[in-house]
Amino acid sequence: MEYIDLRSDTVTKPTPEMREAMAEAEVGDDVYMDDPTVNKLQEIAAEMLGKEGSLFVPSGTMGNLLALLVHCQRGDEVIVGDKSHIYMNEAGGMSALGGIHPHPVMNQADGTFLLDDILASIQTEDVHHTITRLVCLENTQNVCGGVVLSVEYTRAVGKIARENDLSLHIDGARIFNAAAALDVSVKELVEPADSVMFCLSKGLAAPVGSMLVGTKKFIKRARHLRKMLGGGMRQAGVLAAAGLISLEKMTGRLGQDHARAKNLFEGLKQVQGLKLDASPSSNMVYFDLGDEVKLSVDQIMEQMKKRGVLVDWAGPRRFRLVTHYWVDDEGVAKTLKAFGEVLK
Ligand code: TLP
Repeated sequence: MEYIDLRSDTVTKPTPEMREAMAEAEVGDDVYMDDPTVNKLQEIAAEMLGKEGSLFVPSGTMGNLLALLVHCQRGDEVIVGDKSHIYMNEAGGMSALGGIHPHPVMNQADGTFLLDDILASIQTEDVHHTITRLVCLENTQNVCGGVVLSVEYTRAVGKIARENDLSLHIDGARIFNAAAALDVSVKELVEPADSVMFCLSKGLAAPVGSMLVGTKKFIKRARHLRKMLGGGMRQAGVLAAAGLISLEKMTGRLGQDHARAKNLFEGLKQVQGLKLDASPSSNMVYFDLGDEVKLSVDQIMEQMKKRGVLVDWAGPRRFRLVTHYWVDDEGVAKTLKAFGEVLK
């Protein structure tokens, strides 16, 4: 069966154009920095984000970890959202591998931190305290609903970071979705950040890979640490070739995914028993099951699958649906029909 897969935008398979480019990619040994396709991808990514350099990494998780390892020494502290991917979903890599201490700050419903909460979290100089080095924002903020942090908010956090001698890292796994939703250039959106990680392998539809961007000095150190973690890839140009198409062809179409998420949201509002979050600002639709629904999330997932739609839970009574390149209007209609049948 051909499934409509709404579990995540990580499920996106490469487009036929990507597969062709991958087959024909010019390659070399990237540990020697000899792979022309990787080099080109890194140049274009740095240019698009307005930073000096960039590094192709196997995953978003590794990109974020490298950023933390470069910005912080063992025992240093990092201000992170209590609902951030770095804090919740990266297996505690910063502590396990970097000896870095997370200082969680509450993510508001709109994905932001209160600026006063950031200020209050910065450790004072005291022999008892850690040294605060870094603030991490996530844009779009996944768990808060794929919500978008604005240019102004990012600038305000950047200002606090500079004034307090901290660095600012953005987990921008979906930063191109954020820029599309705001209708600004990604360069403008990340201008206040010292480093940014973004994923090619999510809404941009590449099969593998993320980019870490920052100063030349930052990237040089990140390259060293990437090797240490076993992420020095060889003929990675076959992957970078798909990433180039992501940057050239996929960034401009994300608004379509956002429009389909809105259509999904409007349709699901008509289905009895679903309590929807606020209207989506990017490509994610979150909702809870009402008390009147007797089915469990697992039973609903199973029944949806029988109807050709894959969905994933986001809590014991909660779902997240994510639109992407491979979900068209027909896919949205099929999903709404299936939910209507399962919950009738
Ligand atoms: N997110 C995945 C899951 O891990 C939850 C998803 O399906 O949304 N930052 C953010 C904001 C992310 O959402 C993710 C992946 C990552 C980092 C990590 O990227 P990968 O999976 O490439 O390590």
